[in-house]
Amino acid sequence: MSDDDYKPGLIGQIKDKLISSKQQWAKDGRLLTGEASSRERNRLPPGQRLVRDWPVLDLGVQPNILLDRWQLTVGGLVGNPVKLDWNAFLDLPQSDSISDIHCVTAWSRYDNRWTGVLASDLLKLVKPKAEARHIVFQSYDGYATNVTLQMFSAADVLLAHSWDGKPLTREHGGPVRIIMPQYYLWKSAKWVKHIAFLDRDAPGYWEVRGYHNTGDPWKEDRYG
Ligand SMILES: Nc1nc2c(c(=O)[nH]1)N[C@H]1C(S)=C(S)[C@@H](COP(=O)(O)O)O[C@H]1N2
Ligand SMILES: [Mo]
Repeated sequence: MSDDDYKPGLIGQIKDKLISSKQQWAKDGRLLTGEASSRERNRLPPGQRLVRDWPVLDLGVQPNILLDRWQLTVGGLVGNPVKLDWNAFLDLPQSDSISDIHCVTAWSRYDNRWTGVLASDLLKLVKPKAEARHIVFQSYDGYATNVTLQMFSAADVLLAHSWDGKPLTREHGGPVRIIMPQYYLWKSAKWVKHIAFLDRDAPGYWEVRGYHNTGDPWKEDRYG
């Protein structure tokens, strides 16, 4: 994704200062504690602090996608590529899942109740081909982030349209965002538009700006 992908008409301006200071954090290794931590010992990953509110982080644009214009496409190395409109998305099996979120900027928030389509149900629908090993999420704001098919296949991963029983707000990525609870929140693409299955890795927005390719908070995979 290049900056040319940001179409005019989006609300707001790209936050150049925020983006360059986050790139600097990666260079400096900010927030790294060097502690090893285990899930059994502590629910809070190393270097994180618990918050009760829910901060908003984006590149400075929050696309406004009306439900009757919303579309999610899934393609690449799949047996059954799909183009889902809002009703087709809601016709897929719906599930609830409660999980914690961990942002690389060092806040964590416990017990978020998400509602939407489990990744496992999406995988049953699109049938990844044997060569598919990697996934990239592409969003309406031009953002992209990469995961492996194995990461996406975890039981707690979903395409969420609701949080705490209410529609996900635009600032938090509504109509639909990805939720990848086992990784830093930058892997959880907001305003998701396209999911591509690939046979090679395709690092996304932050991954090419000094952030870790996997982003496991228990390993403090902040930068890489
Ligand atoms: N489309 C899109 N998804 C995104 C981002 C973004 O800028 N655009 N930011 C990522 C980052 S860096 C974080 S920390 C989380 C923030 O999610 P929140 O605003 O709901 O807390 O969204 C992630 N997903
Ligand atoms: Mo982030």
